[in-house]
Amino acid sequence: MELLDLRILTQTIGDLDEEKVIDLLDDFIADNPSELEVREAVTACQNGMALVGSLFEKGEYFVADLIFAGELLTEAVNRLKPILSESETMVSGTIVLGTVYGDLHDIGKNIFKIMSEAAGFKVVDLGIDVDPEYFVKKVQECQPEIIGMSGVLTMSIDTMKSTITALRAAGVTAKIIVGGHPVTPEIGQLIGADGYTANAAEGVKICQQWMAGDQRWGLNELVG
Ligand code: B12
Repeated sequence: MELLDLRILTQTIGDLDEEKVIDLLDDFIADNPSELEVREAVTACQNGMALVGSLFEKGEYFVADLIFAGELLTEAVNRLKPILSESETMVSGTIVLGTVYGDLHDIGKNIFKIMSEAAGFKVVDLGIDVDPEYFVKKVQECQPEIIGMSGVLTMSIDTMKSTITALRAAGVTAKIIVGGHPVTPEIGQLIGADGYTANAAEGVKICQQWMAGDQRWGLNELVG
């Protein structure tokens, strides 16, 4: 017997219909699903976020919808989490993330965090106004596969550059993705990042591709 129609769950997340998502999940949980079934439900939720991401890219959803979608997804996944036994297979990689020194904006960073966590990444969030030394210290401690830097001030580009320089000088080889509004692919490359995006959903895709061993810059362009 099918406990839950996964396509309906995906679509309901995509529609941002919070009440229906929670109802669907509560009914599902009440039926004592197996761990495998719960995993499938988590995947269906993540697919719903992909729907939201593509609607955002098409201009049909706005930033507020992304924020809401992030919260909805966290709520949904948190409901399912207790049933999943502690297993590393859920974690697709670790990301150390922070808004760079001098910059206090964190809405975009937080959206990226929620979306990466929903995609199975472990995210170590260093918060805002993170100085280069602290980035280096935490990266050496956590040994992430990926480092994410956020910044929306024009001056944050310089800070990202000095943070990347400090990380590389300390011998850190993890992939570095920069995000936030003033950054462009050209700037990203100039400051020594491995990837750039001004879109959280795309950022998650890039990280997933890196974890799958794809070395490309961003989604399409090859690093020169
Ligand atoms: C909200 C906001 C604030 C809030 C911040 C609240 C918070 N908790 O973040 C408050 C009111 C505190 C604030 C303060 C200031 N702000 Co302000 N702020 C904004 C505003 C309106 C929106 C920024 C935002 O959140 N956008 C929405 C998010 C979702 O977009 P995003 O950050 O680009 O994130 C997306 C992607 O870039 C990506 N992403 C982001 N980070 C990352 C990281 C990774 C790794 C990845 C993969 C992806 C990713 O994912 C997100 C979703 O797709 C902008 C103007 C605007 N319309 O953009 C000004 C703006 C950024 N602020 C500005 C300024 C000047 C300031 C102040 C200096 C104002 C002042 N005089 O006090 C202070 C700065 C304090 C400081 N040192 O940082 C300027 C910056 C100018 C410049 N070019 O440098 C702007 C552009 C306004 C303007 N036009 O003048 N601000």
